Amino acid sequence: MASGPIMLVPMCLVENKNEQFSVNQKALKILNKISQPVVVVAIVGLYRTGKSYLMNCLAREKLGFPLGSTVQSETKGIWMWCVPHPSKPSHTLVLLDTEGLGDVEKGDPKNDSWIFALAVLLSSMFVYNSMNTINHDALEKLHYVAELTELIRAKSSPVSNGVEDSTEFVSFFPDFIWTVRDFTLELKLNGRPITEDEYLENALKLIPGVNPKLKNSNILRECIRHFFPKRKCFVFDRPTNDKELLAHVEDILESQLDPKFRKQSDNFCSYIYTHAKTKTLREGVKVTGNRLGPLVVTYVDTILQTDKALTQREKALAAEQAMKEAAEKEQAWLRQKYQEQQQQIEAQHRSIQENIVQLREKLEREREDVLREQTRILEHKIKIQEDLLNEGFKKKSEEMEAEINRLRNLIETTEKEKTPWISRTLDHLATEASAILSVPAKLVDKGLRWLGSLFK
Ligand SMILES: Nc1nc2c(ncn2[C@@H]2O[C@H](COP(=O)(O)OP(=O)(O)OP(=O)(O)O)[C@@H](O)[C@H]2O)c(=O)[nH]1
Ligand SMILES: [Mg+2]
Repeated sequence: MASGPIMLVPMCLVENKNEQFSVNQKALKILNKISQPVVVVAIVGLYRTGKSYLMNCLAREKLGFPLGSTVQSETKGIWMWCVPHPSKPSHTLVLLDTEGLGDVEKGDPKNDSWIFALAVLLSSMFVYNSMNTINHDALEKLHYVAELTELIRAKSSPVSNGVEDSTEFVSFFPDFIWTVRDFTLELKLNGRPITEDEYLENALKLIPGVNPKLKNSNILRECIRHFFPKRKCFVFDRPTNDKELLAHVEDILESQLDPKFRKQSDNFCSYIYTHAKTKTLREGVKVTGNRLGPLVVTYVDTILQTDKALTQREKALAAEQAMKEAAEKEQAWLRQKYQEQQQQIEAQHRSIQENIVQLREKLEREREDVLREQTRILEHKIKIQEDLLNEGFKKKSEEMEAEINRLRNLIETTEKEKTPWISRTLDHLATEASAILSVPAKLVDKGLRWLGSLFK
């Protein structure tokens, strides 16, 4: 049976343009010609962490998957390189290099999740690559797998050509390797040397405690252990400590690499050559190159449908949220307007009260002036009456008595009427003021102007 063409260079298998996935037909044609069973190794991890370089090591080539030396991510989508398996005759080693996760230039984080899910679904050996240590952050990044593969499983429909029943694929999860790059710590736990695998297992141990954050991170640890029962860990030193050389590590001689790194990458590669299994499906159906192609198409189609459904749901939720926010804003605006109006009314109320006080004082002063004037006239008249009497004009003096009595009555009336007259006026004002306060602020202003006219 023909084994299929040997690829001299890698090729893009799943394109990710404008955050839209599509399968490259040329790559499918290549897969279609491969009748050998395939061992599929996929690498996933944060961008710019040496993934492509490690995949080239696995292909035993210096140049292959392109590396970049800048801060910008290099690999886009999922790239494939089919090479003869170095230790399994009649098998093809399919290396899948993926776009780095967490690229700040990317718009939709869902896109990362799909890449992650595709790599899990297509591979028989899944390599998760991270830098420096296995810490909480690195663990959290693995979280996608739990939700996303579940999601795809729920959405997938069986494919009719008998290639596989895709609803069952989760039970064929790949073996798992965690590669820790630029590892500078000592592999020791409580003073005792530990293996790399023990280091990983220790990081996945559940931590006792009840706080919600801890609970979540424990769920995540359980998920990883559940989905990847077969786990392995490899730590790597820096390939070289020379910064210049590191930036172009693909160009340097083997002898320029740190011997420890060389040993570590040799160990990693030989473990994969020996232990990575043939990709299998339900009931142990072995996947050949020409079966892998339709699998890729099925998974990408499923992802596209799910993504569309999610996007529509997100859009509907976003529209609902926007309406809710608009209603809330309107309510807040109305509340603020109401508050402003209340404050305005209160200020006007205060001003009316002050005006009433002023008016009361003014009226009081006027009444006192009138009284004073009347008293002055009365005294004057009494004086004249006395003078008339003294000068013997008795008759004239008696005639004045009536006038003096009328004046006395008038003064008495003015004094008596003090309370009713002022309080009547003020009562009237108070009634007008409260009527004004119960109408909108615009009218209040009008009312105030009327009140102001009383003082002119
Ligand atoms: N510090 C360090 N740098 C490395 C290592 N391996 C490769 N590099 C350098 O890191 C840069 C990125 O390497 P790549 O292999 O392209 O990294 P990548 O993870 O594939 O990057 P993306 O495809 O953008 O996600 C290059 O300049 C490499 O020379 C490593 O183990 N440690
Ligand atoms: Mg890369």
